[in-house]
Amino acid sequence: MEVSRSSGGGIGMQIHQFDASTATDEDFVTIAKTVYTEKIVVLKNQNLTPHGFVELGRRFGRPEPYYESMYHHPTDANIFVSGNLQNAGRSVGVPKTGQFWHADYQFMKRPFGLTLVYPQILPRTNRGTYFIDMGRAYERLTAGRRAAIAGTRSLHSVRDYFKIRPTDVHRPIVDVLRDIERVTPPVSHPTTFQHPVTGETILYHSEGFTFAMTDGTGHRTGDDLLGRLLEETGQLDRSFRHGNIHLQVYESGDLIIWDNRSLIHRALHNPSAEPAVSYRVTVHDEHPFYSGIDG
Ligand code: 7UC
Ligand code: FE
Repeated sequence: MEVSRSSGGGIGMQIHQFDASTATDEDFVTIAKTVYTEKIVVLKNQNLTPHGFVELGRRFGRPEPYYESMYHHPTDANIFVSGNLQNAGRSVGVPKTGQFWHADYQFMKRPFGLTLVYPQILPRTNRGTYFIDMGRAYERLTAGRRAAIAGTRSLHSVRDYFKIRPTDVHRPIVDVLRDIERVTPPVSHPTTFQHPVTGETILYHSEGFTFAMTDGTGHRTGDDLLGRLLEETGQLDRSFRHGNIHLQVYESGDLIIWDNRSLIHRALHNPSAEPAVSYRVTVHDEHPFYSGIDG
C-alpha cells in the first residue's frame, strides 16, 4: 500500500497497490485515519464485485441501506446506485443524484460518518464531484460571523430534492409532500460541532438540505444568516471558482472514500445521455457523528 498526496493541489490522498483481499487490519486503520485528517482518500485501480465493495465498506463501519428502495442495487440493498441505464425496460438506480450542495443523510437524525463511491461507468467528460471542506470554510469565516452562529442550530430536510418515485406517478402532489414530511420530518443539528476524531470545528450547513436556523432560545435567526453562510462558504458560486471548492476528477478504477462530517459535496453530471453509473456505500463508523447526538 503506497500513500501519496493526490496531484493537482486540491485536497486528499491517493493509495496505490491497495488490495482488499490481502490488506491488514493495520492498513484499514491507516486508511480511516487518513480519511479523517485529509478528508478524501482515493484507492486506485480497484476491481471489486458489488459484494466485494460492500465488504470493503464493512471494514470502515456499519453500512446502512438508503431509506428509499428505488436507489438500491438489485442484488445488494447496501449499494445506492446513481445511474441512467435501463435493464429490461426498468431503470436501475436513479439518474442525476446529488446535483446540489449537501452532506449525505444530513436530513436524518443519524447521518453517516463515511461515504464510499465507486464509479462503474464513467462518461467521457464531467467525471467528478465538487467538494467543500466545511472545517476549513468555518476557519475562513470572519470572527463576527463565527460569533453569530455560536450556539445556533440548523434545520434540515430532504423536501427540496426528494425525487419522484415510479409509484408517485398520478398521485396528488400534496400526498407525496405529506409522505415526505411524515417519513423524513425536519431534523435539527448544531450549526457547528467538533469533529470526534480531529477536534476541528465543522460548519454543518448546506444549500440543498438546510432550510432554517434557530438561536439558543429556539427562535428563527434573522439577518438572512443562512443565506450569508451559503454565500461565504462558496455554495452559491455557480462558476465553481470559489477558493473553498475542490473538484475531484475520477479515473476508471478509482474508489473514493470521504469524511461525510467535514465535507459537503455536489455531483457533476453530464447533460448528455452518455451512460454513467456509480455505486455508493455509506457507513456509520465507530465514533458518534458528533458528541451528544444521541442524548
Ligand atoms: O437523489 C438524490 O439526490 C439523493 C439525495 C436526496 N440524498 C442523498 C443522501 O444520502 O443524502
Ligand atoms: Fe451525496
